[in-house]
Amino acid sequence: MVFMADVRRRRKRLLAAAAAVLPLFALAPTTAAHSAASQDRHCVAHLSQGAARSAVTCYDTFPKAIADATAGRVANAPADAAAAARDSGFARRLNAAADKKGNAQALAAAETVIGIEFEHRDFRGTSLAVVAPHGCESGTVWDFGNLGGTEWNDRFSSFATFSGCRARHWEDAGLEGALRDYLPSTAYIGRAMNDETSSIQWRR
Ligand SMILES: [Ca+2]
Repeated sequence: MVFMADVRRRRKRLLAAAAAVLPLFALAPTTAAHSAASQDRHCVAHLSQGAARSAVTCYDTFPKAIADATAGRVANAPADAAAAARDSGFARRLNAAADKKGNAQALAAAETVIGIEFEHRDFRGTSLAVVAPHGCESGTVWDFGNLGGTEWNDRFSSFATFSGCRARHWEDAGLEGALRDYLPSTAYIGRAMNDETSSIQWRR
């Protein structure tokens, strides 16, 4: 019996010590998680002519997504996607990367970021960079005709455009329903179309 009492006392002391220390340890990981990189993902969709859907690859940082989207030609995009979307220098680099065709890497390189869609207003949250075989300057019109059934449906709140493109957002798949007409980079798509987009078209 004496032995059991000793154990209980010792446990009490240990618990008291733990209670005194734990709050400090409990705070540290929580703070670290909040200050570390966000949970936002940055994804890339490669459109091909006439494709209604497209394979999407996702990364944990914006620079990794842009490196994929530009076949490595822009490997050091700003870490902050929101800052990048407002940065005319970044847009110039994306557009310049698109112009580098006809070199040894022509096949892999002949792709262009035409737009980046964002989950939240002001170019924040998870993003989807859309890549096409070339930009809109030549008059080509690109469609992402059906976001239905994907995680991207009814999700976007802002968007950036590149390579001479403007984007039109539709409420329904198949370029139908209510729409927000062709616009260049836009920090908020507006209440009527917020979290409603189910198909997108890019053109000059
Ligand atoms: Ca919709």
